Amino acid sequence: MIAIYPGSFDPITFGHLDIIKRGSHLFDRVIVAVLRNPNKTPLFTIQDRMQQIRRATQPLANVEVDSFEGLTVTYAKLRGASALLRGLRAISDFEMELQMAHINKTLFDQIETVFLTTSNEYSFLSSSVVKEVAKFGGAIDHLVPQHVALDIYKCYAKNPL
Ligand code: COD
Repeated sequence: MIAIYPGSFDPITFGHLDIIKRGSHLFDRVIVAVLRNPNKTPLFTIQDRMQQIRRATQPLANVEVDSFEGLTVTYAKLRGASALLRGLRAISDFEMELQMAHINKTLFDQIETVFLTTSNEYSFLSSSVVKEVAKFGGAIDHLVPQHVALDIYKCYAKNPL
């Protein structure tokens, strides 16, 4: 069974990685799919984000990294996936995730959204929090893989406040 784990991943955090690792034990294949969204200005390019995720997931043999544009379900259909993998941190995630799962189901009946609850130690963690902390000089080594932390520091060194 193939699962798509779609997201922005700007950048990938230990919270995302935890979901990917646990998902890789549940599904035959997990495709981490980075959304190419022309309406957003991310910190990292699609190529950078895919590279960061590839490096972080290297030990996981059944995990693939790709990017997509448009509807997630269209991409899922194209890849022959039968599940969308998502992570839940709090009630605030749940409202949005539930709506998305329902909409996706109306668009493609054969896809199930599978939610994994966050591990306790990552329940507060998001890409935005990591960027905010790094921007103001705080430590992020416990929040993202080392190569990602270096990329973030480099980015903010180039574009200081
Ligand atoms: N612990 C557990 N889970 C986590 C953590 C954490 N610390 N941090 C993030 N997650 C989970 C999020 O809850 C989410 O499930 C996933 O990881 C990815 O998170 P992000 O923030 O990188 O990505 P999102 O949520 O912004 O991605 C949104 C999509 C790109 C999936 C969505 O916008 C989408 O599908 N867009 C395409 C258009 C579409 O099909 N829309 C739906 C129909 S209208």
